[in-house]
Amino acid sequence: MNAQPTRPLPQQTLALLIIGAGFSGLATGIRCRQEGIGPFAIVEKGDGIGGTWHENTYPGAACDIPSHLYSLSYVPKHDWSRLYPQQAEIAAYLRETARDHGLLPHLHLGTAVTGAAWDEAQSLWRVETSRGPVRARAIVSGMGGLHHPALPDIPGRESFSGTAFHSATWDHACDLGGKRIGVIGTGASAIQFVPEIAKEAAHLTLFQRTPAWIMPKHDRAIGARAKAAYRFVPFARRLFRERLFWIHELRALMGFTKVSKLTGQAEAMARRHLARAVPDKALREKLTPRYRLGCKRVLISDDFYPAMMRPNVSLETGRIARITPEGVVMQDGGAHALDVIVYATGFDLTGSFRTLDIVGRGGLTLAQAWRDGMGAFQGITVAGFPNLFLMMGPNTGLGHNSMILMIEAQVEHALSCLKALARQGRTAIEVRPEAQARFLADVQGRLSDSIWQAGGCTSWYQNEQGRNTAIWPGSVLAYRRGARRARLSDYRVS
Ligand code: N01
Repeated sequence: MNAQPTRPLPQQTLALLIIGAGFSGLATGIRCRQEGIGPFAIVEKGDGIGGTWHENTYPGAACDIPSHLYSLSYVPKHDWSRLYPQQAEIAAYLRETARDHGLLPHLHLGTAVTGAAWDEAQSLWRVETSRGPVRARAIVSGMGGLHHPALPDIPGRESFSGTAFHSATWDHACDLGGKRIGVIGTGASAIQFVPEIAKEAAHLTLFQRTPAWIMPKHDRAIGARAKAAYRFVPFARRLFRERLFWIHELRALMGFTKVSKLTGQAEAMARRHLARAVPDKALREKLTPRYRLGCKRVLISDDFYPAMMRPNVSLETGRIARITPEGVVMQDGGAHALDVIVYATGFDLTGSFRTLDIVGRGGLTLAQAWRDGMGAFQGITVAGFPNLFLMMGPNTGLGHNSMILMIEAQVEHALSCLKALARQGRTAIEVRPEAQARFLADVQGRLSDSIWQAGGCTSWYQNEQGRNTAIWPGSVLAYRRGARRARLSDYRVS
């Protein structure tokens, strides 16, 4: 179903070009069809539907937000197989969503956007793609920021003679059976695939720079009776989703966005989880974080700590000095001979946006507008860039709840802007610089004493200057209240 005949790109001026066929792009497409906004097209650089869930296929890939909450409110699925969905099931959900909501005729796979320039005279975007130019009155970027794999700057990385790959571009042709594997990184991706590949490795060495706080996952299959209830009594499914929403939302409402007494209680819970699985005191010490819980993304897993107890798994906490053709050499001179290196080193958030050559009003590029750090009004619109809407843009990431809830609000924001244009018979809508500055000052103010800034860690949430350009510092409810519908007083319509 993924294989799409390569249809020609649209020749007419589109009302909307949607970049990306992941959750954001598909949600935007569905809502455009419902609201009669068009013509629109969805371009996707990958060879399939699903965005991050199409690309990240590492063993054990799953979502750490429950399935019934990690899905679009207007595309319910009653028969999720597990409490926490695995990658294949989410990817299938997204493919079915595209098919069932009539998006396939709008979709152009294998089409990467390389740049876009605002044409002031015509009031439209001239977009360059890997398959030719496209014109569109407006753009919704559903690219997100986690699709540019970050490879570590370790001397000699290119010299390794074995197989090496990043977790986001998993080499399924590489047989890991009986191999000596090195995994660099201990974030959300690593803790999911390490237990899987440890089962077949001759030996697995995990290179940890910073241990993560890990909570129990309690994943389980969803039984036939519950599935039937969710199918025949939609209210039961809605109630379940609502319950999941509040369980997660309470974390923000109760104050987990700051260091508090609750932080200590949650840390004690995580330490107990570690102690139950790892009786070895020295290993436990190495796996215990030295920063406050919540500063980096809190991970959930029931099989990562047990995997660290396997006789064929070892944890290396020293500093890596260099990579050689044979493996990894540590600063203390110790060496690890390896057949395979897996980089679980995350993504380059700013790089994901920086690679796009977007030129707004008066020749201003997005890179210039963001030279002091990324920022957008509600994380969605940027002054100087009319009719451009970012989904999962700066400062809209969540540590406590489902991103899909944020995406849905962002889609509504973009659509309310487009509908306002149509109502007023105008062609360009652009956020006022003062509205954007006010929003950013408020967000940065709230972030300054937040757990992400004051919790004693560094993370990919912060840019080179230490400014947090990734996280939304409040509740989903607060974000949705502010972002769901655009207030025209924040915008200039021309
Ligand atoms: O990447 P990460 P990820 N030498 O950035 C280490 C989402 N996600 O792919 O902490 C040695 O979390 C780095 O060490 P340190 C989610 O938003 C969601 O795992 O910087 N180590 C860290 O341990 C997540 O936050 C799901 O000291 C180096 C690791 O590499 C985001 O994706 C599942 C290093 C990177 O961890 C990224 O997660 C998976 C170096 N030079 C991912 N450079 C869900 O379930 C980096 N590291 C929804």
